[in-house]
Amino acid sequence: MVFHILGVVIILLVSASPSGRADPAPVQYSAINCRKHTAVLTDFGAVGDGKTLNTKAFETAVANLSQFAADGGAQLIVPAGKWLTGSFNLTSHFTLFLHKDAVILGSQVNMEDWPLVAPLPSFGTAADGSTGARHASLLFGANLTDVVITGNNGTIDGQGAKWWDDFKNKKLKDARPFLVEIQSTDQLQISNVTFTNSPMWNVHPVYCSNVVIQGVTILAPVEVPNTDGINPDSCTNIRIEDCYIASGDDCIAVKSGIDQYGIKVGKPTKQLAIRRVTCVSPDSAVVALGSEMSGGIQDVRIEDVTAINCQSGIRIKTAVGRGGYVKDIFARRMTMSGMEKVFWMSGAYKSHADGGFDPNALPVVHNINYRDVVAQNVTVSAILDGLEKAHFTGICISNVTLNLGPAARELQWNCTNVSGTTSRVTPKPCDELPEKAGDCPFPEDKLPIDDVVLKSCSTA
Ligand SMILES: *[C@@H]1O[C@H](CO)[C@@H](O)[C@H](O)[C@H]1NC(C)=O
Ligand SMILES: *[C@@H]1O[C@H](CO)[C@@H](O)[C@H](O)[C@H]1NC(C)=O
Ligand SMILES: *[C@@H]1O[C@H](CO)[C@@H](O)[C@H](O)[C@H]1NC(C)=O
Ligand SMILES: *[C@@H]1O[C@H](CO)[C@@H](O)[C@H](O)[C@H]1NC(C)=O
Ligand SMILES: *[C@@H]1O[C@H](CO)[C@@H](O)[C@H](O)[C@H]1NC(C)=O
Ligand SMILES: *[C@@H]1O[C@H](CO)[C@@H](O)[C@H](O)[C@H]1NC(C)=O
Ligand SMILES: *[C@@H]1O[C@H](CO)[C@@H](O)[C@H](O)[C@H]1NC(C)=O
Ligand SMILES: *[C@@H]1O[C@H](CO)[C@@H](O)[C@H](O)[C@H]1NC(C)=O
Ligand SMILES: CC(=O)N[C@H]1CO[C@H](CO)[C@@H](O)[C@@H]1O
Repeated sequence: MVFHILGVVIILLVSASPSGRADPAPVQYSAINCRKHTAVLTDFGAVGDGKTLNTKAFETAVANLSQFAADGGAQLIVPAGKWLTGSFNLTSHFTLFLHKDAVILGSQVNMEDWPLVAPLPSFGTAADGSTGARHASLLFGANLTDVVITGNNGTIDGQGAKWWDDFKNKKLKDARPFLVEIQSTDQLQISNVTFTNSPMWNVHPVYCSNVVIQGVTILAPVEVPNTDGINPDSCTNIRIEDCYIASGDDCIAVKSGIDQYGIKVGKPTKQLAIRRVTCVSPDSAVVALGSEMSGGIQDVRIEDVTAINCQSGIRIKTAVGRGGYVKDIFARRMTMSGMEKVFWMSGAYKSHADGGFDPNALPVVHNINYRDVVAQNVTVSAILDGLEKAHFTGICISNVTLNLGPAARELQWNCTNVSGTTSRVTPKPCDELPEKAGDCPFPEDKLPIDDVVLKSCSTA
């Protein structure tokens, strides 16, 4: 496990606050912005016994602290304890800080704890096979500025088992909730928190800009469907770093809406850096691009990835009807083991929002660059399956050594309707990707998000 556990000073002393209650001693943390005002969840009547429903307490706290948005912002400290809650909204210039022994538990009690929200305009429908609405995520927010969800590795536990059963047994009318969905927000940080047992996706920033996701641990049972780790969706300028994700679906799934809905909204995901991520995903990809990519995906930089027992390394998924593009994709330094397929591109990923897609909307897949990759125990090196009417072009793969495992197939490279080049790749690639000396490019310039320096803040 290449997940770095860095030291942090946690002062274990307990001091008395002016109100007489025992506050945990202040903890230092890093954030895009520190806050002038501080409150503790218990100030609002919350009870951390794992049984009392605290939705009202969270809502009251956020409403109360939202009054400080224009006055230095506020942070809400979630102390040690088990805080059962339904879905609640966040606010602007706001930090939710989870103490290391704080666990926010998703309510399983009844559907009223999970109000319905409208489908996203770029998806048209609720997804999840549902034609109805979708349940709001446990932590939800829309049209905000400057939101931080962080902690000393406290936990957000969706207690998803009942949702998974109901989904499998087709008992749900509306789509399952996510753990976190933040819409249309500028400046978002999610860091040093563990997400577990999500009913569906874990972390979903959508229509956001300037996003930092760091030091997040995501643990989902690998046999549960659609428990994607992090889904940057129609977002600009994002970095995802130092995360450990074990999931029943893609560890990171980059999206931008689907078919006619995504084309109409036209919001790409671009300027995305993914660094130092470890992924376990036996049924899906380390990084998936698509299949919802109709608003476009451009300028994605993936480096220093570790993959253990994954169905694929990087997967591009698209279909006739999607339109949009996946272009200027760069990956380097991937170390993998137990890989069913290392490189996978699928032009015929036939799932549609509904029948209203335009059969003439062809996706463009171009300028895809993979280099410095080592893999052990590989079954298939690559399946690169472009579209007859829209070949995937400008594929470059260099300095790649794939060591085959016991179940290796005879056909290691199956390429159709694709073109590009390779250099120093074993096993020998397909004829569609002839040898050409030189390394594939990786951008040397920084993304704007790399200029964001985190400040040192305190929970005091
Ligand atoms: C955070 O907690 C998770 C789950 O308990 C653990 O697997 C992970 O190693 C922890 N991360 C850090 C940085 O302590
Ligand atoms: C996350 O925690 C580590 C220490 O475990 C610290 O070095 C890092 O700055 C923190 N990052 C953020 C964004 O909070
Ligand atoms: C909430 O806001 C009001 C008005 O600023 C303040 O008087 C009150 O103490 C705050 N805290 C709680 C716990 O209600
Ligand atoms: C949460 O935000 C959504 C979207 O802005 C809104 O429809 C809903 O009423 C809010 N819920 C609460 C409890 O404020
Ligand atoms: C966010 O604001 C836009 C523009 O005012 C609005 O159309 C949209 O419904 C809002 N989103 C939510 C979830 O409230
Ligand atoms: C090879 O990878 C498969 C998963 O693709 C895994 O189940 C198996 O244990 C691995 N074998 C070895 C020797 O690592
Ligand atoms: C080739 O890839 C390996 C493994 O990532 C790396 O150690 C090595 O430096 C690369 N070679 C060149 C010439 O870039
Ligand atoms: C290779 O890919 C093509 C197109 O996806 C598929 O029809 C064919 O069955 C594959 N061949 C093998 C041997 O898997
Ligand atoms: C133009 C071209 O090369 N088309 C090929 C696309 O892939 C199919 C197989 O999936 C081939 O039959 C076509 O010849």
